[in-house]
Amino acid sequence: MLIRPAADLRENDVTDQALYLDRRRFLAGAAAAGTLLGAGRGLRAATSDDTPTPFEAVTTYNNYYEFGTAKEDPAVNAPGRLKTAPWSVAVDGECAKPGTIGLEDLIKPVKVEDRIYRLRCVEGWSMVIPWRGVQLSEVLKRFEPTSKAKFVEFTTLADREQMPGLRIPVLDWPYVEGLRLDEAMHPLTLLATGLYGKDLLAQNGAPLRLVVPWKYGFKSIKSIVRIRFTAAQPVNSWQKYNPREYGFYSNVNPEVDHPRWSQANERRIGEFRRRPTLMFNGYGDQVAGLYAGMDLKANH
Ligand SMILES: Nc1nc2c(c(=O)[nH]1)N[C@H]1C(S)=C(S)[C@@H](COP(=O)(O)O)O[C@H]1N2
Ligand SMILES: [Mo]
Repeated sequence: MLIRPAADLRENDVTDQALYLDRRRFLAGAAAAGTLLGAGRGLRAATSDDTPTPFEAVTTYNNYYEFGTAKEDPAVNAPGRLKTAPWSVAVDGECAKPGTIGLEDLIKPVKVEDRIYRLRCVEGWSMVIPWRGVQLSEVLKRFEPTSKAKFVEFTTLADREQMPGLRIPVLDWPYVEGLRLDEAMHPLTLLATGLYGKDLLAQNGAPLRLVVPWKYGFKSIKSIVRIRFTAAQPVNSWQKYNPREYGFYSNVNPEVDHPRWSQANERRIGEFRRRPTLMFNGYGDQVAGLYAGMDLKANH
């Protein structure tokens, strides 16, 4: 099946890194010629206003609190410190075939794809990121979740030697996230190993991170070392930190404000004006059915 992240993201058809590079070169050339505005307009029209955020911004404006809480901290502190190879992931809990498996073996049987998704942070900014990765459902299947498995819990590495941010108890480390099993098995849910056609950089959650494009960015947990199938709903780190402000579902929803700020609009990194936030981050046609009949304010 060809997955289209959203009807308006035609660029999903384009998976060739060369094209991204060409665009960057083109933009650089246009800027040099003093025609950036015109070129930008043309590109916007051609890409439905979802032009990928430049590689530079995606890899230097990050949230990865294990490496510091300022946006520029992870790009400074993570490369060179985070040892991403060898890497293995422990898969356990409610499944018939648990085990600890090396990253290569985990990915090898599954088709690697390039997909361009919007990323909307709960803080009110967004990007468009060309991810490379595998569909999470294809990875999870082989561990044969039992009928008791209703949720999936993910855990990030927590190593004080590698992660200077762990000295500060901002969150109760390790960083933990969770999905309902049907959300985890949804074809849009990706385990990313790269972006812009290259392996993930440490600051983006190398070597393996989750990407759930219809949920706030904090659900997209980085540098995963454990995946556990559970019967009970996991308590994710941000929910534990402040359950009133951060829920389990955390679906992007312009109608449910954060207690301290509006979620009705967002700033796309690289743009000046705020733009309206879309229900389910624009993926409603594909995911709204997962929440049929649910009160999305109570289950925020
Ligand atoms: N382990 C871990 N995963 C994390 C975070 C974090 O601090 N630690 N930050 C989250 C938040 S708030 C966002 S918006 C995204 C940012 O991903 P990016 O830096 O690759 O854009 O990662 C998410 N995953
Ligand atoms: Mo975020």
